[in-house]
Amino acid sequence: MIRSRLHIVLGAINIVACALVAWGDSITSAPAPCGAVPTDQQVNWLRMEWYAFVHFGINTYTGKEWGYGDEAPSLFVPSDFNAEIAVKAFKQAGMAGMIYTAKHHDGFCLWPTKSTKHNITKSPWRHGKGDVVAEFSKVCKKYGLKFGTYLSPWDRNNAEYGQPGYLKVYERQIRELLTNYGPIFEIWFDGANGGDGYYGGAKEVRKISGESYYNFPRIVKLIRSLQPDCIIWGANKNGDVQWGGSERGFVKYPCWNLVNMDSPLEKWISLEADTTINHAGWFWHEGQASKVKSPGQLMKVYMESVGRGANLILNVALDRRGQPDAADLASLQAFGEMRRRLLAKDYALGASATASEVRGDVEQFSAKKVTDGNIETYWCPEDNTTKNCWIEIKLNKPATFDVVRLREQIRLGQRVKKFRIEAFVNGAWQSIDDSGETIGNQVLRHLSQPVTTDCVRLTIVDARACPCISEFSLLRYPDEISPNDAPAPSAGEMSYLSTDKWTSNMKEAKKAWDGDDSTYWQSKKDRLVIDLGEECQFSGFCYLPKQNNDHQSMTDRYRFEISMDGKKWKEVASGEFPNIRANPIRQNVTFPQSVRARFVRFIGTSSLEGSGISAAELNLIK
Ligand code: FUL
Ligand code: CA
Repeated sequence: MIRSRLHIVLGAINIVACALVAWGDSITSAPAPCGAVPTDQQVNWLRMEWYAFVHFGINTYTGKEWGYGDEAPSLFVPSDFNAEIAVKAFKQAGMAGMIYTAKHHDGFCLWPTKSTKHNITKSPWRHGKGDVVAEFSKVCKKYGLKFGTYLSPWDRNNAEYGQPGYLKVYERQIRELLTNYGPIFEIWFDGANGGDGYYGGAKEVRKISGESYYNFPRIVKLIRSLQPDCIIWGANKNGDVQWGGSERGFVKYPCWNLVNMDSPLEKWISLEADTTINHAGWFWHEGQASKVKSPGQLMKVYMESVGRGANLILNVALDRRGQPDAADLASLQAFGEMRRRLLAKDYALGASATASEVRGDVEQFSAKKVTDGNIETYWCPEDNTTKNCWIEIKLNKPATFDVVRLREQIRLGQRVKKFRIEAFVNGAWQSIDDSGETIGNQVLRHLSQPVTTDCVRLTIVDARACPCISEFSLLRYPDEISPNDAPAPSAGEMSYLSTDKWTSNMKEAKKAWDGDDSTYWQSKKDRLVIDLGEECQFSGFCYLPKQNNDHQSMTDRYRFEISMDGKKWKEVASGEFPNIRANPIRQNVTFPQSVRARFVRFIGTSSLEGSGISAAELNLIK
């Protein structure tokens, strides 16, 4: 069913292709797909690049990485669980979603399942009414992050594990998770299967043969029927994505998204690299703050996973409060900023380009398509050209770069086997990268040193079929940022006043307190006046600049005033928001002492570009 949908899409591309070149003498259609192609779901998934893994459950309270299965549910008592803090931080770091360990090997279910008694309703937390899965899925929806779930097949608690009875339990768990919690973008099965465990008191070793015991083809069918768009991880290559092969967050290079390559059984299965931000483990452990990976190490992980054509799932565990560790968050934010800087400027964007040849000599497949900033359009030579064809890009002025990003139009299959990059420097072509192999969704090639030039050439040395190159970008590897310079989002440590009663007579002002970082309020005037609806006590304010890279009316100097009647005003703070152009993170301003007021006004005394004032979010600190 999915395949047939794909054919319709490819058909649509072909129709567009014909329409575009109809002015020519002959009609040039897109090249035929090469080997196995990804489903739309797999393409969309690859474009997510990276997302969070959240390990949080019984182990958080026992200090173990793998619970035995005999843990008392009463151990699970988060003192201050807050899904919003974690999800906001993921969003701020630039992650596209998160996957939560709804059940780990210990068998304790973190949602009120009907499949087993060993679940969250038996915990005193929220009087047995807690549901971690529901809270995460709800908050992810609010912040526009995709939500996925990890459900360990191995269950060291269940008495029937290893027998047919458990398979019914497992199936029921899948059904519940894929029915009651909105769209699930990915479901994770774990490879660790069988061994010793509690097993309802049997306390023995149970070995299973993963493949035949679970009957993965059946499970895959069930998942597809419940949520056709859900990406299936693992399941012994019956799914859509497979493990990257290490828990250190890298995949091997060359990186093919294909299994049984070059055979009639060829199948598209992408790779996902997994690792945890903290060396202490997948779950939170006491005193782990000193073991966090540095932002520079995370950058390296990113280059060796996403930068090789895979996706990255990066674990950020929750601690006993039910919130990420502050040290993990600081490193995550700093890395998020490094990644933003890496991707912020593509020196090749809009550059002119020529090629050794162009398919059908039509504009649609011309070299210019690699610098148009559009992932879907691509350069392509004639069908029988699979070796030694090239594209040259010419910049308006010389630029210095040390990362080259290439992309293939993967909807037509993964093709490139070997490539080489040269730069025109001091009057001659010099090789700057001669060991490139696969490209796939994207490859980020970190050069041994920065290159300054206005002319760069990509030669496809060998490909499985005529190459289809959709992007050719020149980037700059970011300098390391220290975690202290990119503080964790304040939400982790601060709580804000409720905005429920706030009003303003300024148009659309509510966008500045709707809790959504992606919406913002902007005005040609210089101030935002808010009626808090009642007298409130607060100790400062928090300003989040617009998150869309537009510096127009972005407030960088302010004055903050309060009033009891909306007529007589008193200044309580003024100053600047440092470095918000490069790093538009939350700005917290605390007053010398807390104040009481019914009205506040936030006055922009200067903006980065143009006049006026804007705010993605404005909050008052309790
Ligand atoms: C492994 C598990 O055994 C670990 O505990 C962790 O959940 C990791 C993501 O996958 O196979
Ligand atoms: Ca393009």
